[in-house]
Formats: sequence, C-alpha cells, structure tokens
Amino acid sequence: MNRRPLVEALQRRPVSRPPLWIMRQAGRYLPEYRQLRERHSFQEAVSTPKLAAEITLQPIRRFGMDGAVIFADIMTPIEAMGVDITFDPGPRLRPHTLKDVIALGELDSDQVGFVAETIHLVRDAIPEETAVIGFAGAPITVLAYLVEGGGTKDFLAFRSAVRMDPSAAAEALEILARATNRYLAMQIAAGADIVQLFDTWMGLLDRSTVERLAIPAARKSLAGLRVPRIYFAPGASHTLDLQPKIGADGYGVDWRIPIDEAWDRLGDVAVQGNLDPAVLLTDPDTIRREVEHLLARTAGRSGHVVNLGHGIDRNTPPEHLTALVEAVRS
Ligand code: 1CP
Repeated sequence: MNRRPLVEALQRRPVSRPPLWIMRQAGRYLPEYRQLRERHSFQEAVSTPKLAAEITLQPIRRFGMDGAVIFADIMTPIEAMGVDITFDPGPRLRPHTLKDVIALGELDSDQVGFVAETIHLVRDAIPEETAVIGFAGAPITVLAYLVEGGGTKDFLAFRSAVRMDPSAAAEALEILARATNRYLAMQIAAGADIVQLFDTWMGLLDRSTVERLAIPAARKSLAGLRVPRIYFAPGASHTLDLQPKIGADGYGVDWRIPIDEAWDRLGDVAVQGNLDPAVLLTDPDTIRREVEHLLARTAGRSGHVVNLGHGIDRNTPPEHLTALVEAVRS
C-alpha cells in the first residue's frame, strides 16, 4: 500500500492531479540555502547528515512538493571511491585516463553512509505522502567529469577518449555502473521511494555510441532496483526512441520538443519534465499559461510527473515557484 502520488504516477496508476517536484529544488535560488552555505562548504553540507537533511527540507517547507530530493552531488560516490574533488561551484578533479577509471574498483557503501543517514532524517521529517527521491549520476556523465577533470563546454577530451578506445571506455563504464547500482541500492535500503539517474552529458554523443556504451551502462545502473526509477538526459531528443532500452519506469524530457511528441517516441512509460526553466524567470501570468499548455498536452495520459526540462536556474525568484505549484494544483 503506497499512497505517495509521485510513486503512484511513476507506476502509471491513477492520481487526482499530476505530482510535482523540481530538479535542483534544494539549492542556490533559495535565500535560506545561501545563508546556510555562508557558514558551511558544499562538501561539508553534503557529508553532514543534519545539514544535508535541512537543505533537502527547505523547499518542502516552502512549496510542499510531492518529492524531496536528497542533497548530494553526482560526484559524491566517486569521492567515496578515493578521488579528490573540490567544488567551484561545479566539481574539479585531476583528469583521469580510462585506465585510471578502471583502477577505481568497487564502492564501499560504508563510505557513503552519511547519505543513508540523511535519508533517514528526511523520511522522519516529511509528510507521509511525500516521496524521498534518491539519485546518482549515470556512468557516461560521471565518466565525462572524470576524464575532463570538471565541467567543460563541449567535453571534447572525453569524447575523443571514447572514440579512441571504445573497449576501454566500456570497461570503465562497467566499473562506474557497478558502483552506481550499489550506491542506489544503498539509498533504497535507507528509505528512498524512487531514484533518478541524471545523464546530463549523454546528449553530446552520437546515436551509435549512445546505443553501444551509454545505454547499457545506464541499464546496469538501474538493474534489479525495486522502486520506480527515472532516467533523465537533457539535450538528447535524438535518442528518445533508444532510451526505453534502459528499462526505467519514467523518463525525464527537456523543453526542446513538445511533451506529447517526446512521449510518443518513448512509448509506454511515465514521463517527467518539459517546462523550460526560463519560464520561471518570467512572471506569474506566463507561468500559469505555460502550465496550462503543458497539462493540455498530457491530458488523458497516465504517468505524468510535472517538473522542469532541466535544473531550476539560480536566479529564479522563489515566488515564481510558488506560482508554478499553485498553477499545477488549482
Ligand atoms: O552551493 C553551491 O555552489 C553548490 C552548487 C551545487 C548544488 C546545489 C552543486 C555543485 N551540486 C549541487 C547539488 C545537486 N547536484 C543535487 C541535489 C540538489 C537538488 O537537486 O535539489 C543534484 C541532484 C545534483 C546533480 C548534478 N550535479 C548534476 C545533474 C543535474 C544537472 O543539473 O544536469 C550535475 C551535472 C552535477 C555537477 C555539478 N555539481 C555542482 C554543479 C554546479 C554542477 C554542474 C556544473 C558543472 O558541470 O560544472
């Protein structure tokens, strides 16, 4: 018996209204987050369960979303595997060869025990009907950061490394997929009701590489996990027909193509997202109009989760998110 609307929607069961959460809902657009970050570094906040839980709860208190996404980063398990990482504001690390990545070995779940502890604290503090959302980075996206040593414009070093030695890339992805699967299983054991795999940079790749490398790695990351699983790759409309091979329950879509068209390409699955984050930089009237358009395009389909087509922009006025939540619920 699970009465959490977000879980029900991802299982494509009837819900009275589409559930809603927002990618990056815990973070820099909230004054209470910025205030806490004046006293604590990003990594201190992530690795201290009381602080991470407090940040996770901030948007829930203000807006009452249907899901609370645990405050951590896609590179958190990689740090736990012994890689030195700093954040400025994105991850910065020594550039790794594919061989270096293969040598990382296994993730020891005890090294990310603070994430489990954060999940316990969040579960105890949120309403019964609110879902706890666990997450991880997809192997190809995490590999992109490892090879580049941080975020770059086009990830050319990563793309050329994959072109040069696809079999070493496959081996590195195998290592990362195993760690990701173990990390997500640990979050589910701690109480995560759903999990999302973020594949932010998959869309940089050609279809053939996606099919041969990115999709099998994402599939292995989600295999055997017994809660609803969402896969999200922005900028990847050219791969929507391939993505169902990952075997997720729901798929996030960005704002570049209409949600009903994306849904038709994905097939018989739940679908999340599609609102342009730029909409939240406009005004309440525009936000209401865009929400009406979105809901009109998904009317009659089961398994719709309202969300943005990528993370919320840090310059978003919090009142605009209130307008979005009210528009969805009215
Ligand atoms: O205070 C700060 O300056 C830290 C900024 C920040 C935050 C709030 C970073 C560094 N990570 C996070 C938290 C985070 N990251 C969450 C949990 C909070 C929530 O969603 O509410 C999640 C799910 C992520 C996931 C993440 N990290 C992704 C995938 C999602 C996406 O936006 O595409 C990616 C690509 C990252 C890498 C990363 N970490 C941080 C930044 C600023 C970035 C991206 C920029 C870069 O590539 O340099």
